[in-house]
Amino acid sequence: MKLTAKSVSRAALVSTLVAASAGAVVLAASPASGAAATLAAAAQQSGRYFGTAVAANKLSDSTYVGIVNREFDMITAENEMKIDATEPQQGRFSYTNADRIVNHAIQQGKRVRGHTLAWHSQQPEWMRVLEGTAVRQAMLNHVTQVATYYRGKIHSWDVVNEAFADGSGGGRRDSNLQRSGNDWIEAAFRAARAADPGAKLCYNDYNTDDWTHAKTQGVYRMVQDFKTRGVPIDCVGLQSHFNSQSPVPSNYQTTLQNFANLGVDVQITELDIEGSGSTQADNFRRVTQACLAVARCTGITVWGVRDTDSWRASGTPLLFDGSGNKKAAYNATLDALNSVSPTSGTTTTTTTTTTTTTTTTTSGGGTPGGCTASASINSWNGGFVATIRVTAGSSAISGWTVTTPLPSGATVTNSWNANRTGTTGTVQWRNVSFNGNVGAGQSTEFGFQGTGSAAGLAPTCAAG
Ligand code: 9MR
Repeated sequence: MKLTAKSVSRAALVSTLVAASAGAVVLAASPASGAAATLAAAAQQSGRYFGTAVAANKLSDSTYVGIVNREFDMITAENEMKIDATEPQQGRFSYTNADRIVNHAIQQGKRVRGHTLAWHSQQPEWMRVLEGTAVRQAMLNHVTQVATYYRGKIHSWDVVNEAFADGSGGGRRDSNLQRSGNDWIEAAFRAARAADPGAKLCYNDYNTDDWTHAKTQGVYRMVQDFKTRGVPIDCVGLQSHFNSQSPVPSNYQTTLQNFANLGVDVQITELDIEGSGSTQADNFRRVTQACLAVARCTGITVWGVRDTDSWRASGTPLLFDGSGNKKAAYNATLDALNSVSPTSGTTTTTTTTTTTTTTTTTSGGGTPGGCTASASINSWNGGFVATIRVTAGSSAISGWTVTTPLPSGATVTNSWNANRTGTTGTVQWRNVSFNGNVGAGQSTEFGFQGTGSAAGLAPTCAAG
């Protein structure tokens, strides 16, 4: 089931479309509506996010937190959701530090990338010594427990991290997980889908940026195979750690596009580029432009805030210097995000294997000063994620209020990119500072997660 931008915007008053399994909802392109002042706001103009990795032990550093809160709208725990952190002893789960990050993100209206459920590295000692059925069962239990604990709070999970070998073979990396059988990756994805049907499920790796590399080809073939056989995968994460030994490849955009063409989102998940000055700035610009040019490249995350926060601190690979000042690389990235054009392929696609209901309501669309709101609902038994698209009419608007009458029994548990009044019944949403100005005919999105059902949700929009 595919809805084109045209078929959605032409829908008069209320039209409800229910797509059965594996529904894909394609939303309209949304061009820039003026220069935004932060990375998140600039990325939002094309429906994308801009994120960073956060370390729990830095949440007491006010400079660090100030930059995180101001610049980013997606948060990845740098280490706190890894297997050794969340299941230090078998069957005993520990979420204290991960929760500090997740709660901070939610309180700040930001979303969370989960990193990572299954990985050969950072296994706790008890898991490292397991083989065969024992490690397979332990891995699946870990995936199920952690994804269930965070159900409803995670935008995307790196379900499996770094499972392919470096070098010329294009095959899998040896590990206790790999030795448990080649199907361990798809088993992990199926367990993650069952535990959190609302999260996008990603395969994440490094050195998969150059289209000609055997490792890139190996991951591509796996994703192609998963899509062919219906293994639940929604996205591919390209870590994109670059330096002089591993520069930004000239075919980077081709790689992003080719993965996207398989029917998955592409996310740049751990971006850092060693260097300084204009050379580094040019590289960040190129990577950002490559993402913007690929409709299904839905967001960029940098792997840390200041250079001194980086795992490669000596290479000064990030957007802020050690004092928290914006670097040339920051300005180049912001400029690139701000210069996204209406033709830059900024289509947002949502693919789910659960029931997808899309409801479109028009209120004042096409009239000067008016706006319309449409909802895309990804639902599962007992919960849903709603993505609400606000589109200005034939003239620009400088603020909006959306009303979502929720069915009885539905409760909002989490939301992003809008200020909320109420959690049940008629919930109202007001724009936040960076998405109130919407140009004529242009769009912005906000979203929320809830328990219960949002079937038939018919949002209305008022400008001003
Ligand atoms: O940045 C992370 C660093 O603090 C940890 O010591 C290291 C080991 O777990 O992991 C680093 O993050 C890695 C990420 O989890 C996976 N891709 C490579 C990242 C950089 O090493």
